[in-house]
Amino acid sequence: MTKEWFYQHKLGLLALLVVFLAIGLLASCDRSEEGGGAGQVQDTGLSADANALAQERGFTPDDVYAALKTYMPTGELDPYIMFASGGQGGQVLVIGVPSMRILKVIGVFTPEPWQGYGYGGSSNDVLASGFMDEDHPLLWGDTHHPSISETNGEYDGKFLFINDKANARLAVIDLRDFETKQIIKNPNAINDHGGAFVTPNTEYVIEGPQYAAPIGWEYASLDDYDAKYRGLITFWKFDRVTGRVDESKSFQIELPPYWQDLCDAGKGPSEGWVFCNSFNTELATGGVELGNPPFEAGTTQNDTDYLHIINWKAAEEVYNAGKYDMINGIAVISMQTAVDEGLLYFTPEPKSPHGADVTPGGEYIVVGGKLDPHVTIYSFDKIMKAIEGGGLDTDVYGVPVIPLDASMEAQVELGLGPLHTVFDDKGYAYTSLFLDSAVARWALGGPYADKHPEEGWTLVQKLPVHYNIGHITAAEGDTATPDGLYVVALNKWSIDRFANVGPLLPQNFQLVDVSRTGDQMKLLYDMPIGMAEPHYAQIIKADKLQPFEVYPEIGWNPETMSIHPNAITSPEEARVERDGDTVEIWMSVIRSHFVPERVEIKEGDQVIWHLTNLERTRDATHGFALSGYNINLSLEPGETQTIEFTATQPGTYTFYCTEFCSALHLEMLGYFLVEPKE
Ligand code: K7E
Ligand code: CUA
Repeated sequence: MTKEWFYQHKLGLLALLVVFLAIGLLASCDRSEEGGGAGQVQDTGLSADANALAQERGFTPDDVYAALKTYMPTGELDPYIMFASGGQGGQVLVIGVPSMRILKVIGVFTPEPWQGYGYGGSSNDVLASGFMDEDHPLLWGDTHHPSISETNGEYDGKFLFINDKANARLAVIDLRDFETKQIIKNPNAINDHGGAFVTPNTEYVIEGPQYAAPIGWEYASLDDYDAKYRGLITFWKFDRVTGRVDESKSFQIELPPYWQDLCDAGKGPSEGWVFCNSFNTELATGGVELGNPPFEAGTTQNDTDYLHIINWKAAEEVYNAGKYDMINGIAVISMQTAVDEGLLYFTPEPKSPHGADVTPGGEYIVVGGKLDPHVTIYSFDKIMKAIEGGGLDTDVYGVPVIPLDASMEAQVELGLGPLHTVFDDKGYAYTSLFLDSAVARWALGGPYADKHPEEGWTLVQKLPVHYNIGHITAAEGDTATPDGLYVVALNKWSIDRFANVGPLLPQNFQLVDVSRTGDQMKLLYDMPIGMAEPHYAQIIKADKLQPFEVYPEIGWNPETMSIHPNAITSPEEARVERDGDTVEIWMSVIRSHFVPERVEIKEGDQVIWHLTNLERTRDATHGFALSGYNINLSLEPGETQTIEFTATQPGTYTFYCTEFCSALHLEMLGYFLVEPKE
């Protein structure tokens, strides 16, 4: 039996195994009633041990099914990779699906010592590029929505983008080495939320706003909220060749000071448009201590807020025509221009909306209202007809509003607290129900209706999850062709699911099997996330990722993705040179020694230290830790890094390798002697 044969027949085999085990369980139950002992069942065709174990642990057939679906024998690789936001940890988590094994935590907005991220090498420059300014570093972020780069509406596995809600920043991660390459501080927004979302060919990375502030967050009294506070959506132009956002070709659109929330880019018929929901069309400004309604009441008075419908292709033309103002170094299309040029429309959405999700074919936009038991489905076709029909009323800021009955296709009652929606290949949608703590599977209508046995726009199944689900994500779920084997519920509370680790509890990612139609969703696995509160995640087919195994050549600079000018290719080139007060070191790093092993300098010297890992063996990473100087690098095979510092502390220091790279790893060290000034 070949491996391929096994994979092709895996589901069948699993089902067979489950049936066997179920029979075994039943048979053994009968026996124990007759006084028979456990572990004596021999008639199932299975080893008595596995059967006995399942029985001993009280497994149901569902448990056995779940175990068989998620277990990865050693050396077997997960078919899917999930990129999850790391929430206020400021990172991205890389997780194998369905085994739910954490493969990596990528440092993004927060220094990360394992990767030596922010402890001396070129990653310091990446982090620094996202600071407020030189004097105001930002050393954490609140990551919410990871977004894999797309080609023709499909994840292409090349780049990953993620926003920092806390400080309105965007990060670019190169999936050749899974390292953060760029952080951009939005020059006109101080917080964001509706990012990162890509357009179907990653022309732009969308960064939507959230809590309104004056453009450039200049001081303005809350009494001037209506006039001076604004929303702001940013279209960051992405350059695939450089692998960076080009700020000089990016633009923003001024929006009313509603709190724009989640966005999603249109595709297929709706390509060229982006849809963002909003809340606080009440323009509440809080001040419960002054006798005002608290924000939670002030922002929820209206029965509807506005879905923002933005024509980014037309906005690009407006930008190219120069109809913008430069504000803090970036082009801003004013709200008036956006209205005049037909870039911006609204339609009402009930009530306190959160997620806005475009169906795989791009025909519909699904909105979940946190305080409405329905999801509302908008038809892009109807929206276009309403816009073409003209004669629309406007909101107080002059933005045309399409009436709900002119834009809506359907509403489906799902339950309490619908937030986010994802899709599969069977014409089903999955919506997270925060208050119900459930995943709702419902049947899409329109062109999706003949993919499933149910009638369109109907609820099919509600699967309880544990507990308080926020986002939900599906395999290839945001693409034009979702896969539909797995859904992951990203639960905010875990309460009793794991051992008590004190009053701060982990989040709970729950893997859900959605491979079968009808009410056959099954919970497969609980994965505690004990490092922060993730929000969104995306799941890509693992074979779409083609990362380096080792850096392509010795002397590789991950920042430029090219050869470092100060790389060396052998220990013979290692040396120390002095020029006045500047000491420059070219160091080779290979199992199990640094060359040179002694670096002797004087207090106050400027140190420029180049390190090259000469290894070509996969996994032969060396660390470089310099005691007392807050320096710590991770040098992957082929990598060159440069650190620069002033030797302000005299004394005897050691540097050593932090990765257990060989039997003589402990011997991989050197002395750094700083002779005191006279
Ligand atoms: Cu619902 Cu930031 Cu997308 Cu959290 S957000 S859940
Ligand atoms: Cu190199 Cu340990």
